[in-house]
Amino acid sequence: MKIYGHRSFGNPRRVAIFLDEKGVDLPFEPVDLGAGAHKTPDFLAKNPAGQVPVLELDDGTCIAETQAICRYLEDLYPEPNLMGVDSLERALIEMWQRRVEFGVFSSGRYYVRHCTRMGSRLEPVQIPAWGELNREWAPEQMQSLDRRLAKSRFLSGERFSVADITLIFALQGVTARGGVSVPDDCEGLKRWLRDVSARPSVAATAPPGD
Ligand SMILES: N[C@@H](CCC(=O)N[C@@H](CS)C(=O)NCC(=O)O)C(=O)O
Repeated sequence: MKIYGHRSFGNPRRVAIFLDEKGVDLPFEPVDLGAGAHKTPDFLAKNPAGQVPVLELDDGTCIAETQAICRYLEDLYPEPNLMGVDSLERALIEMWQRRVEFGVFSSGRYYVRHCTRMGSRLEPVQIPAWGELNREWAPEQMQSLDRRLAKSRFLSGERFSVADITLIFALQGVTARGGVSVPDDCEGLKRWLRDVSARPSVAATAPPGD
């Protein structure tokens, strides 16, 4: 079993944090996105979307989409649990996961892809006005998460979960790279960010120089 993508960059980092939290060591094979290695016929056969991460099983089966990869790994390595132990917790984690993905993650992602030089390598047609609109939405999304994290230790409650991993990456790997910082008055979100940044899994997967 191996993962295509770099442990410290992009969505593959979410898988790396997930695995480190579980104490599982799997090989990562970097894919040179700058050189277009993710759009070659060989890679498109693994993931027609031409994106990383991809988890390749020993029989050649390929699983794309970070959340689907995490779901598979959660079943293989159930402890410590990161996706919920019962119906209620599973639903709450999924709810926060989707709020983060469709909220701040999506806003930051569209801003970076449509308004930055890094994004120009990924987005065939950049639409700066769409990116700017998303940049304006990002702080609103952060305020909304701040209201939750002002009263809850982690997104879904008292336990660290896959939804927190998605938010770590959304803030450190997406919005921060686009120069969008957490608003000063978001004390809850800043407290959460300090706490999760100190986790060994997060520190060990941080891009060099961060
Ligand atoms: N929905 C996918 C998104 C994956 C994704 O956007 N990967 C980026 C790297 S962080 C990528 O491969 N981008 C290349 C491209 O879109 O052409 C997931 O959750 O895994």
